[in-house]
Amino acid sequence: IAADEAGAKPQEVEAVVSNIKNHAEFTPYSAPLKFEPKAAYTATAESVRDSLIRQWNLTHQELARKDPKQAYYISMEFLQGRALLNALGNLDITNAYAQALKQLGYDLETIADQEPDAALGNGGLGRLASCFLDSLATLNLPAGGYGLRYKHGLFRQSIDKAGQHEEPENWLEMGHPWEVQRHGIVYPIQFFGEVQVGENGKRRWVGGEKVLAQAYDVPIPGYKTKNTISLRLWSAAVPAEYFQLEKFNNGEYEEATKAWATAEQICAVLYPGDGTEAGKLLRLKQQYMLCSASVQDIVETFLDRRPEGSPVNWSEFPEKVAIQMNDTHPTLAAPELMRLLLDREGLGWDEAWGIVTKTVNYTNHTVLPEALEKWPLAVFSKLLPRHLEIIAEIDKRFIASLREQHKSASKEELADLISRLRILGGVLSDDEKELGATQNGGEPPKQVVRMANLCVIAAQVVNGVAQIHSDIVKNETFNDFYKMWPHKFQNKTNGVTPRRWLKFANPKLSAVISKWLGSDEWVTDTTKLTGLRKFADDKKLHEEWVSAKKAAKEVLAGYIKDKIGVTVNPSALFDIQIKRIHEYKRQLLNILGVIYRYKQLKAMSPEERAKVVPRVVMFGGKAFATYTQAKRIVKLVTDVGSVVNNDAKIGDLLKVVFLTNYNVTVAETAIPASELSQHISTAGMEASGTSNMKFALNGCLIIGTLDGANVEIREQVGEENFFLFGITADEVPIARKEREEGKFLPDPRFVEACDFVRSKAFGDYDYQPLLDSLEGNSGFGRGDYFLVGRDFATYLEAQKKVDEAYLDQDRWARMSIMSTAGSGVFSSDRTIKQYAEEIWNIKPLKVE
Ligand code: DL6
Repeated sequence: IAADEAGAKPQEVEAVVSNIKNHAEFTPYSAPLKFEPKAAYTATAESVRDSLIRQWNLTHQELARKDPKQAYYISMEFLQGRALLNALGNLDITNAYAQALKQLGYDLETIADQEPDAALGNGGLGRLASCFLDSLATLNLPAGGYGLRYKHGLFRQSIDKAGQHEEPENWLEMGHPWEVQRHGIVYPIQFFGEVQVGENGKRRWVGGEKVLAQAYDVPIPGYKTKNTISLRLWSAAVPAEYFQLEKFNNGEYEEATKAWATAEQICAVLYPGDGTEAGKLLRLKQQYMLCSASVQDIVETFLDRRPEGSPVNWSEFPEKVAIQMNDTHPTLAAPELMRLLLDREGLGWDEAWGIVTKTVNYTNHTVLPEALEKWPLAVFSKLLPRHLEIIAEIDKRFIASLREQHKSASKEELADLISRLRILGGVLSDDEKELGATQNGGEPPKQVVRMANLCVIAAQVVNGVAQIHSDIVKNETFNDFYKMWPHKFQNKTNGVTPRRWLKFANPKLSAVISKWLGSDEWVTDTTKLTGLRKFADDKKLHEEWVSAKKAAKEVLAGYIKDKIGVTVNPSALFDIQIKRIHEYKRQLLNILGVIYRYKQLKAMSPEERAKVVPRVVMFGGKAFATYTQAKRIVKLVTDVGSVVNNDAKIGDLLKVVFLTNYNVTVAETAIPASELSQHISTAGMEASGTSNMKFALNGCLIIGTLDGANVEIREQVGEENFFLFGITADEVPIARKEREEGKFLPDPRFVEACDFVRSKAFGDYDYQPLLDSLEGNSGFGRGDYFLVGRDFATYLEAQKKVDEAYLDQDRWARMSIMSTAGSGVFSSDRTIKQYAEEIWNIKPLKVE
């Protein structure tokens, strides 16, 4: 942790000691008989929070006083991970705390280890949101985040002989010392009910179910700045009048407290399964609660900050507010803002729509069609009747504008265009009716609200998250919209915070970098990392670099021994693939490569084996509970591990480790220790990837396809420092067609690896459905849709190049240094500056 624990002034250390003791004594629930690590963690966290709150108050005062334009990042996910070391590092008080805890008989590492991961997110999208918060605060930008305070975050993964199991995660078990409940910040949220028309023709949403959205604020510190912004998380509560005291007193407890149970469900878990109508309804409730509470809060802030007594000037709203919808999940922010402006504030449609379309922006994070949300109209109209009316009106006006713009198009062309672009899918337009189209080809109607279309229509700016992804968004996914509104579309290549992901996670390598660059300015200006290039051949740097990497490898080897029970050799090549388990990310390609390698090793003579580069191949990631194929992949990886790791003939030459319950903290241990990481998705399918950036920043080389941010990483680190393989996004449709037509003959090595699995070499689990998905007999009729077989041969060639390069340790050290040196552009500070300047139009406001 603190590479150098000296440096804190004695009086500073004394103050910290007394503050920690104070919390231990006076915070009732931690008043300890024995000051055990958990209590020590809570007291330490609370004491750090004091410093945060001081800065946070200053920031709020400054914002209220200067009233600058502010950006609000609305996201269903924030994957915060642990807060303690990050807060200490950003506040620049790590040394003081390390020394103070030592005086109290602890080491900071043990204390930090007590903290559960705040896993209010699933993967890259949520972690990106958290990196963005760090950068917003560090860059002193007036901004904040809105999310939901799920009681249970992403499930805890356990593995046994049957495969992956999901258990509820319980991050709030010991309370959350990093949050402040804001008793005064509560908004009513309505569901169901009906729309009534008043005498004046005004529409009113009445009745239904009500809950309260209660704010919990998590202060987010910037790095070495006073600016401390808020992540405001909403939790559902029940209005007091919903507690039926009379019934309760009559002993009808269930009936009397029904509303509690219903409210409790809303924030119970992240991503409740949506296989049933009830599940869909619950997810939509979550999304609406997030959007409604956040938008009400934004409007309230706008109204509050107006000079006292002055009339409301709504045209100023877009000059004070920018809303970013993180994917389609917070789409309802747009119709909710419309509803408030129309129904509550009494604005006319055109004025309200003008405000909304200048305020909201949409980031697309995937082009996978199944992830572009579509809500069944039936569910939507039941839960949000007034919003459906508003959306239908937006849709109607949009269709009218399409007709206006495409006057010269034929009826068929226009009908086709409308049916593709309109928000209400499966609803026949007048043009289609005229052409004699029948509802859903005569089938029962599958009417849906297409959230992505609503986002694009409402947003001022639509952005993708890496250049290739933004190009696909423009040229394929939303091409018709792009042709209408080219000015709306932008690219904002993702980034990661260099504080958490290099400075704090990899203190030894950071110290080497700072030493060779002559300062640690790179922490806030990562372009400075390019300065390492001129030392890339310096043997002294190689020595220090390799020694820092080796230290991190030893830490990871210790973790693997402790938690997984496998002994790995820290001198082996550490090869890591950590990300959600998904067929498009192709963990299958990786494990089939491992299987082929294992077969080869087994067939070698001892002399041949002596020349082989030993490898530890690590996997980590969670398979969504209902994604059976992904769970089979996890099972295959762990089965292969059980066989390979116990094969005495193979010994240290190959180990396969599944890093169970992968989360932010595991990533912080694994990434610094990585030497090779795999980003091997089918080209065109990974929007960006962000772990690729974290790995590259930590001097890890990438084996990857031309997909997502890999493309830009390769440009930055240099082609010679990137192990490229696979077909390109343009070639994918051709390859799929060939595959479907039976024109593709897989490489014999691919067949060999698959046959080896079939031979039950890794146990008698039924892998046939997995093999079917590769070989074309799949029930879905997809036949290796993700083209594992197609890319297998070039993947093996690239892996061969990896082994060759690793044999020359000087060359590898050089490549590793060049990788870090070229990764500066992937700082989330750069990304956020671009959002601030090119989308939100907000300016830094530094708290002095
Ligand atoms: O933009 C953050 C992150 C990207 O780096 C990943 O490539 C992308 O898969 C992820 N997208 C999502 C959205 N849902 N799905 N699937 O998580 O966003």
